[in-house]
Amino acid sequence: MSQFRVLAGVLKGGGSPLLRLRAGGLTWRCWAHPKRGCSSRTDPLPAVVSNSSYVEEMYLAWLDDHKNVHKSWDSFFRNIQASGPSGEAGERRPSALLQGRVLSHSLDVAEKVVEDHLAVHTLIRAYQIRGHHVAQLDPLGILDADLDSFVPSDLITTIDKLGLYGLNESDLDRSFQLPHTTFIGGQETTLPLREIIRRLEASYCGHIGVEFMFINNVNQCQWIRQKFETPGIMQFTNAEKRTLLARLIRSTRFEDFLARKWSSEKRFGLEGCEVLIPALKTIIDKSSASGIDSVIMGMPHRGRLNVLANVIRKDLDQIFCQFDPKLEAADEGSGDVKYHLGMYHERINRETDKNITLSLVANPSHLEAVDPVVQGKTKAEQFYRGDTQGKKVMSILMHGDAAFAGQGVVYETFHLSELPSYTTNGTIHVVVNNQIGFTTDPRVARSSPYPTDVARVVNAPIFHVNADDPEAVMYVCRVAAEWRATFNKDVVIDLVCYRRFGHNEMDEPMFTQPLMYKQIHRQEHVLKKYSEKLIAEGVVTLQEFEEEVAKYDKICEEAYTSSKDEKILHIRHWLDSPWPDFFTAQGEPKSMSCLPTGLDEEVLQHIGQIASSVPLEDFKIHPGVSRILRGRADLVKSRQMDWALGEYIAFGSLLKDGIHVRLSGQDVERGTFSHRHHVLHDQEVDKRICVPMNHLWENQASYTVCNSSLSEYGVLGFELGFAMASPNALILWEAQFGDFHNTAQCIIDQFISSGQAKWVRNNGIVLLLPHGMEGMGPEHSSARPERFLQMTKDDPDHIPEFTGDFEVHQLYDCNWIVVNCSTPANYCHVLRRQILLPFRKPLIIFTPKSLLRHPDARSGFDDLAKGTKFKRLIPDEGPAGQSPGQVKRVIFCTGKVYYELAKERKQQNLYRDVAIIRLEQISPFPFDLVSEEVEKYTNAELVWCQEEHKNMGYYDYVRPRFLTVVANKKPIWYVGRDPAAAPATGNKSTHLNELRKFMDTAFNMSSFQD
Ligand SMILES: Cc1ncc(C[n+]2csc(CCOP(=O)(O)OP(=O)(O)O)c2C)c(N)n1
Ligand SMILES: [Mg+2]
Repeated sequence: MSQFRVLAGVLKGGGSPLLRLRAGGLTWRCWAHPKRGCSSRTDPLPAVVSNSSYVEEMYLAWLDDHKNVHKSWDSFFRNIQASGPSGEAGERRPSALLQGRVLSHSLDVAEKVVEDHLAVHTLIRAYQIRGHHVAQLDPLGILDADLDSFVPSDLITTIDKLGLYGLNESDLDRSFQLPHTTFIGGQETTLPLREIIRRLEASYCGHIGVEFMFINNVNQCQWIRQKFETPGIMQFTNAEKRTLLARLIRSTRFEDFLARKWSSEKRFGLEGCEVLIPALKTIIDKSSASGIDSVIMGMPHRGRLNVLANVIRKDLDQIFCQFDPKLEAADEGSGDVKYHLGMYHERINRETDKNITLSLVANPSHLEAVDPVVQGKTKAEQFYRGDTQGKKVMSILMHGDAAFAGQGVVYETFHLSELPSYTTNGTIHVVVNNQIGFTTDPRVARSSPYPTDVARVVNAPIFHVNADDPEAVMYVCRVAAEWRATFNKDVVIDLVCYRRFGHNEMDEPMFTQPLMYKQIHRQEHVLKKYSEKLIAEGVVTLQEFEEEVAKYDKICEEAYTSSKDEKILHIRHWLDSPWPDFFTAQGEPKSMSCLPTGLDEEVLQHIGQIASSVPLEDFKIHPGVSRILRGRADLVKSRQMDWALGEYIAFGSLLKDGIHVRLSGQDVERGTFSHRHHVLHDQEVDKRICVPMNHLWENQASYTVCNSSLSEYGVLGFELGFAMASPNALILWEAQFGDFHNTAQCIIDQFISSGQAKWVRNNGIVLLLPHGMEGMGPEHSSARPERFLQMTKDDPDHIPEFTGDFEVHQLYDCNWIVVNCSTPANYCHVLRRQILLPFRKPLIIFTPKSLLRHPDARSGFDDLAKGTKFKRLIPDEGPAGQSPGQVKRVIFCTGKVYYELAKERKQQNLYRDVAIIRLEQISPFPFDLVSEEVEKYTNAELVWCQEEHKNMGYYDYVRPRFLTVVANKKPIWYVGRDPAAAPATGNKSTHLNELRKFMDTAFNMSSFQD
């Protein structure tokens, strides 16, 4: 195309070449294809011709016999003849042709030839860009997949449209040179216009609509053009057609079987998109052939049971038995409905004879929430296998049309797809586009033409395909798998289909979509249509087809019979990522104790020294960072640590033991509060960085610290998925400020707090949520501890038995751990405990802001010495704690407010009267330690003090538990801010007044007297 654009510019603009042409006769430049040159008579007409003797030579040869020259020259000379005045047609002298009256027309003719060619090229491009708008994508033939029946005016649907290009009907049989940006010619470099249009129609307007011309990479566009334009490229052998038919039989008959046996059960059937099963299998076959041996999938409800049965190959009796309402669950937890459970299965791929592991990640009802989780798990498996290019492990995500367009997390997930620390090197997305979402039509469910437009942001090609054409579907699946293997980028397959029944099998779709469903009732099943086609082609006989159907029906019947023997449902058989070496064969923890989390002095010193140095030569860091490192070095010398160093020691010591540590979130590399600096930047060499944490020990595990995109939902989901892959990793997600976690609430509610109960799977993800009332206003203040505490499952009214290692037992029983540490050493301990525990639980940590630099919020190395451990509660060790009988008031608190209370007590000199006890682990509530403290201070009033408003923070959680500890015999007084709607005031002085007020209450010994 480019050479024509330039030439057109020359001709239109009247620049110097044109002037030269006018002044000095025909001086065309040779602008031929490099391989073609200008010398042979069989060569085509070059775009521009500069050599008149060459033209003469061609002309003479043509006059002798039109066949002597290439077709393009032939049409060129015919044009000249046709446009010359009558009587000139027989002119034999080339000089006359070039200089005489014919010459006087030749400029116009040349211009016309160029314009016509240009027009044809534009036309080809129009099909490449917009052909999909008129492709026959809807199997029902009633809707337009792009929500628009408008036919782009630049597509040639009728002869009169040729006029748009300055062409007319008589041009249809003229041959035109094809540009290098098309493959419709196959071996031909020219084609008659009629054939060009026919082939473009076949490539772009049939059952496949290819959307790709927005991709800003020429090679990738060429690759796609070649895959869809090359004549005859969509070929299937008879064997391939038979396999496709067999898969379609399984898919269809599975749904029929469920419908027959459980006609009144919800199963979110696949009817109308049965082709999904062969489609997935084709993707897996092709990917296996290119070296993939692990495929991680995520999908919604639609067709999930069928995917489990026929793609992952879960035993059918295991699926069928779940329809039995009397089935008892053998595992702890509340379990989940059958179309949410995950699965993991290793098998041989029949097509390639290679091993392949398929896993389907368990998911909640919340559509698309599983997308980032699948990506995180895929990334982790690639990472632990050293599969940096995604050549071994890949992900497939399935979507519904309404959810794909409507859910923002889809966009967030796409935006992770090319980020170095988050890419999975290409995901294949398959949309079951049944043109409806529950009862809602697409035209009111999205503003974009297709449900897939979100994928355009990452330049992913989108293959729309009519799902009633199984071969077209298989073809796009094949191309999608090759695309991923070639470019390691995302790709979308949009299966335009229909939903034969209601949203679930109980729903009546005629209430809301009467016309669509009238058509659906008339619609022949795809299996019927395809089997008839293959029988007509002689690929299979009717008898063979019927035998295949009977064979699968028998398999289903047998499985159904044996499913009746199942009395117990083991949810652990539905795990998407088992950790066989971590648990016993029965899936239990190997012990019920936790080693102390303290460390050798040598380790502390070594980490401290690396944390305060630059391990690379000639690496110039910013003077401000130098100052921070010097400060750290001073701390290490005095055997002290601040928050950042405590964290460094936790990470560094785990890395030493081969535990991978990954910290992800917005701006985590430096740290929002500029305290961390885990990535050093050379001030003189662009992009030269140093991560000292990776220079600690020779055989250490690697440390990943990565600034994420500005997303919470997507990124937290991703890290949760990452944490699924291995128990031997500490995966942390840090919110920029704790309150931002609520944009990821779905991941917190549906996966983190309840995931183990629903899907019996452990997950040790750590959430770091900066929290604290520091006068920064209603936002940036509260990480909403009340919400996390409200979702904990420990019983407020019941004191558990303090047997065995109570701390560990209690952790084992809880759904997550919520802590608010007041010292760097305790923060370090709790991170280390997270890995030393014999099981995994999510850990929520409210982290400090001002405390990061508070001179009192420091720990000594002794607090981390060998034999020390995490303190769930820090007792008062001062005069009050030493003479508890004299204490009048015990203030329990957690987190930063401790330092404010301690300062106030000092100012009021109430060391002996008031004890201050810190609850470091809030949930599960340390009943044992709190009981001990309460018993110690027999004469004291009990107070809970928090800086948060009364309806927020910890009060509602701790109050009933304290009352249970004292058997309701004593009150637990509240000290803190009054109830409020917003988490904090926007006014600094109000903030300080509030603080003053509750400090006064806390230390006024008559506050609670009537
Ligand atoms: C986040 C979320 N919002 C709402 C729902 C309720 N819901 C369940 S299915 C459904 C329609 C889904 O339509 P589509 O994505 O097209 O999938 P289909 O059922 O058509 O296969 C809705 C709204 C949900 N499950 N998740
Ligand atoms: Mg739908």
